[in-house]
Amino acid sequence: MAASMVETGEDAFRQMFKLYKRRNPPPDFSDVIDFSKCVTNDKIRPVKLDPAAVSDGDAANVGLHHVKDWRAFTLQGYPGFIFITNPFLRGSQPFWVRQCLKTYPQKPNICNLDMHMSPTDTQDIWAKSREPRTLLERLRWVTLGYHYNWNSKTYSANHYTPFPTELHLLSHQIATACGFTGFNAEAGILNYYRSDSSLGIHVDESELDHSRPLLSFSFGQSAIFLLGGTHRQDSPTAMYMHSGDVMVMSGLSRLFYHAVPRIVPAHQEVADLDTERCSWQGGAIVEQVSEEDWVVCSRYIHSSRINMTVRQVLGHGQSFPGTPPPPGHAEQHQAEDGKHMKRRRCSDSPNTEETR
Ligand SMILES: O=C(O)CCC(=O)C(=O)O
Ligand SMILES: [Mn+2]
Repeated sequence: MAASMVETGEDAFRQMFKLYKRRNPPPDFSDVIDFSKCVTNDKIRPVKLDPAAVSDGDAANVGLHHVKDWRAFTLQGYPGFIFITNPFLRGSQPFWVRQCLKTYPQKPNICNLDMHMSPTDTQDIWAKSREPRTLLERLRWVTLGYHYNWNSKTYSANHYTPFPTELHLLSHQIATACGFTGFNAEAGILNYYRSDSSLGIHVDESELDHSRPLLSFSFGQSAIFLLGGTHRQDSPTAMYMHSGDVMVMSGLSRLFYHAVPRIVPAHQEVADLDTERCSWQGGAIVEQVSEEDWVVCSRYIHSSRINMTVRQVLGHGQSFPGTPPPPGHAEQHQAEDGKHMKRRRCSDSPNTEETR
């Protein structure tokens, strides 16, 4: 056992998690990597994406800059980890924020409030969100597509509702630019963080095909994200995630421990979204958000953070154990052994470490 663990009874990841979560005294943030500052060194390496993989029109359709203008990085020692600093066109983030707050929490999608409220009460969280202290403030998670079961920590064939088309497209373009052709967005977990929320240490391994990347999109307030290794004793690297940033976890990093110990105030970028929205002309998919809707969204993201993670659950031609393979697919991969890491419990409490 490592010396530090003998002393404290805690693994290296947990020590770091507690350090960055600490309020009093606040931690020293000087070691937290800020990719938006664009320094490359021995640890932070630029990643060359294929600008021809996604046409400029396809990128713009989902509100993204041309791929040649994206700035992407990886970290030494984290194979398959890609960090793209805000690839969104000026004015397009408000659309995605509105989807997360107004559209995705609606039925048939599932949210934490459904756990102990009737469907009529959670039917339109948005309509009841004009006043402060509303249901929107109690929203902690939403699931899309194959709905993650927090108790069994599995996805299943019979717990599925259609995955949002526009989010599928956005994910597809990001994955394609990163070299993952044919990415099929099948499940989404959206996390809603208040300024004092955190997300506990975990690995996302419930998906049946780990060769497919996991995508993560952040909006609103910033966060400190910790990325460790395959063991809790591997000391994690801390980095900021700002509004618009996109993370791709693939390869070995796909199964690395990670966590969000702290939400940190955003700088000017969130305030800028208010003016950016007005300049957005709207497009094939990303439409301009109305003034009325933006009042609610803007108030929300001035104090909160939203993160969308998008996952492909099944490999090509794969099916859930005990269900027939999809028609037309001869080969079927064997599902993995079904062991799962500790994740959040089915709860509507804030995303504390204990709930993961
Ligand atoms: O909020 C984040 O940045 C991380 C979310 C996450 O790890 C998850 O939902 O599995
Ligand atoms: Mn995760």
